[in-house]
Amino acid sequence: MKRVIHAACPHDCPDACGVLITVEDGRAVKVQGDPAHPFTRGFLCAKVAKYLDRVYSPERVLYPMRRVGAKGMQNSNAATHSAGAKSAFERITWDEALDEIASRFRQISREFGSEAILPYSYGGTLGALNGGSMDRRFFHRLGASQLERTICSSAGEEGLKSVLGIKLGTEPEQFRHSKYIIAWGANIHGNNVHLWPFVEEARRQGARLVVIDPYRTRTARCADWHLPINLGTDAALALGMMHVIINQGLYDADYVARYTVGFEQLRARVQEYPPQRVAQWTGLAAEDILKLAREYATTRPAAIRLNYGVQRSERGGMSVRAVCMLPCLTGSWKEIGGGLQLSTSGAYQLNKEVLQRPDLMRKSDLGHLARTVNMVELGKALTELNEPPVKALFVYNSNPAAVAPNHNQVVRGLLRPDLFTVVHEQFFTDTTDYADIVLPATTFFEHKDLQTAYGHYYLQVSHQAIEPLGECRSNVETFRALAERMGFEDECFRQSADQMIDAALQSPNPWLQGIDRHRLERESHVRLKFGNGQQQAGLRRDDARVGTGLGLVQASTQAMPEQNPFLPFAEGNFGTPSGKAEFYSEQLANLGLDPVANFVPPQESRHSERARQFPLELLARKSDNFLNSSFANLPVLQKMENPGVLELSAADAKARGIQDGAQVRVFNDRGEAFLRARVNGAVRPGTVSARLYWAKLSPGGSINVLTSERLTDMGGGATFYSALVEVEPAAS
Ligand SMILES: Nc1nc2c(c(=O)[nH]1)N[C@H]1C(S)=C(S)[C@@H](COP(=O)(O)OP(=O)(O)OC[C@H]3O[C@@H](n4cnc5c(=O)[nH]c(N)nc54)[C@H](O)[C@@H]3O)O[C@H]1N2
Ligand SMILES: Nc1nc2c(c(=O)[nH]1)N[C@H]1C(S)=C(S)[C@@H](COP(=O)(O)OP(=O)(O)OC[C@H]3O[C@@H](n4cnc5c(=O)[nH]c(N)nc54)[C@H](O)[C@@H]3O)O[C@H]1N2
Ligand code: SF4
Ligand SMILES: [Mo]
Repeated sequence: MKRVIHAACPHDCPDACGVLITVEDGRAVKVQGDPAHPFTRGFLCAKVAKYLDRVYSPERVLYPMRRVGAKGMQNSNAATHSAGAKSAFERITWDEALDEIASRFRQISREFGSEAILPYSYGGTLGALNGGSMDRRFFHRLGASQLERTICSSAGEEGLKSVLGIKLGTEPEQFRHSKYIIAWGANIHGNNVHLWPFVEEARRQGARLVVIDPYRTRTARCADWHLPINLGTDAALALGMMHVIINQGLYDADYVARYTVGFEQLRARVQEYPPQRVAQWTGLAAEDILKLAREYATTRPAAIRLNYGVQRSERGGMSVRAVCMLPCLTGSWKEIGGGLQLSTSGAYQLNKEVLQRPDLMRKSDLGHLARTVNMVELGKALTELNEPPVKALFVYNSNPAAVAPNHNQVVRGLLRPDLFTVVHEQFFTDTTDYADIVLPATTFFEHKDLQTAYGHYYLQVSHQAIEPLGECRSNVETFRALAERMGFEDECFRQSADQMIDAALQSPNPWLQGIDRHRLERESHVRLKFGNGQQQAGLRRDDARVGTGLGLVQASTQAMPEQNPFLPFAEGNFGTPSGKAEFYSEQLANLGLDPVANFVPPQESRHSERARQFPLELLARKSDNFLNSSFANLPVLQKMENPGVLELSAADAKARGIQDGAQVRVFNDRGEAFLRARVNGAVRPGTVSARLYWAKLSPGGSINVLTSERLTDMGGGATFYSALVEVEPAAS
């Protein structure tokens, strides 16, 4: 029996691809992109194209396990484990695991209060159910500490909202109409590959692609113009561009007058940022800044694909804020193929109150809202936090022992013998090495979910394709079972996945009207209901072409959201307190931040005092063929990446007597890592770059030993891309 199941990729990626899984006799035998999906159009990235290797990997966690060895000791994989190899873990039953967790949670709550329990989750799956529903209900009812989920995007989100008020952006299909596209801290080719064909289509019709990125990404290599900006200086560049645009009268005075506030304050402020001054910070030539500003303001339509790279630095919120002002100044929101996209996620206003039930906190032992812990500061939380200290940690959808900053401090915390750690995982990751109990988790092939997106406007249902492997359980089923074991009797813990999807879609938001589970199941993907309520403006199935890679995907012949383009801010409608784009923000003023926008060099940058000791700016970046730490353990993808490398400029290498290919020690006062030098022109002098990888697969150590727990200016975000280091030759 052969069946083709529609699913949606739930990995933490803007594209949220439509996926078709072929199942034969209960086994998935083929995975491909859904050609009918109007944005992702039938192809998958290299990672998910190999998903059968991930689902059926011999390294999967298939059974609940209990630690018998020392903390930090690795598990030999499931396959060797069953063959009787020595392991840090022994297999137990679900009943034993649930009993132990429930009794430890009860005891810790009694002794220290329920806030001594900390959930830790992030982007393992972005499915609406398995990303945040039963788990939240459970921890709310328990009265556990609340986790501030800040590790990825919160600075950018706050920066964007300070101008636009709501996380909406240019519809990705409209990029085909742009004449000028700026990829600003956006590695489209690596991290958002389904936008690329639309960029290419625009270029065939004469559009220019400009990339603003300190690293020579694949996207930058394909571009018409690459501006290798210094890390963390984007606010200066945007203010410099606005200096030119305002002083040369290139802004849209009518749009500014109707739909913005604070223009006079902005005009005054940009006088402090003439291109010559901006050039010194950004490392870009003054004439290039001038040219960029003029081209951007005068080529119509111009679209900015801003991504989250910009906001992983200390002043990331202000940087995103300044960039987001640009289309408000030029009025480019009015044009199809104009505007800016950082995220589209604000359009999916699912009913979170019923999905997550924050009200349950009041029913907990605590009786009030629990304290919050910022996930970026996990190391600190585990080693310094008191009243109460963290005595239990429940990790799911995340691999903090690989991805969290200041790795050494995180590990010191995870090694605490008195910390009870549970990890719900698909694989024996860096984090399971510190678990007392490991629980086996399903992949998206093995459970049902509702899928939103942050890079397009199509809602999808992801069907379960196969039975769970081994004794794996989804996050929903795991927390349902735990709630039962804890004796939580609330009705919401008994809801089925379908009931939860129905509840999530019960939202007053107009964009969700007319979209219910049955329709999603019938149509696989549904465009949100924008504007005057036209029907889903998707490709017809027969208009799409299936491809196996970029080159084979044909541009669609059919007009797309064309009949009903979504132009969120064409006539204002901003989500800010004033209802206008805010060049001046009262809310920022109240927070003690600059209410207009300004540039201050990060404390860890070449312009800071600390640079005397550690003079190089480290870009501790992601890999094109992994997804943060996910996929990094799969041999088929490891072959396509080259972790363990430090890229540096010829000048910096020469100054330190480092040859291409030599072993180097990269260090600061937080830690050290040993990597192989690569002198390849990827970065300019003063910047070095290395890639995120599993700690235990890195013989030279995790690069997150070098990154810091310092928080961003807005949103309490992570500053992975503001870290100073020094490099020296090392013995091999
Ligand atoms: N293949 C792949 N895809 C992914 C991921 C992955 O790990 N691999 N991760 C997923 C996740 S979690 C996310 S959040 C998204 C992120 O998607 P992006 O935001 O695109 O991700 P980053 O790689 O962090 O940053 C993008 C680019 O910004 C550049 N950059 C860094 N600092 C600065 C700066 O100060 N200024 C400027 N102008 N540019 C800067 C980096 O060099 C990088 O090329 O991608 C998702 N997709
Ligand atoms: N140095 C450096 N560090 C970074 C970044 C960087 O650019 N540089 N990027 C940061 C960013 S943007 C992000 S978003 C974070 C990402 O950090 P995380 O959200 O921790 O992302 P992943 O590394 O992908 O780990 C997700 C884990 O969840 C598991 N998982 C997947 N699906 C499920 C499920 O259904 N149930 C359960 N229980 N588990 C599941 C996967 O197997 C995987 O081990 O990393 C951050 N860390
Ligand atoms: S990781 Fe991103 S590009 Fe790859 S299949 Fe998933 S959604 Fe698509
Ligand atoms: Mo992220």
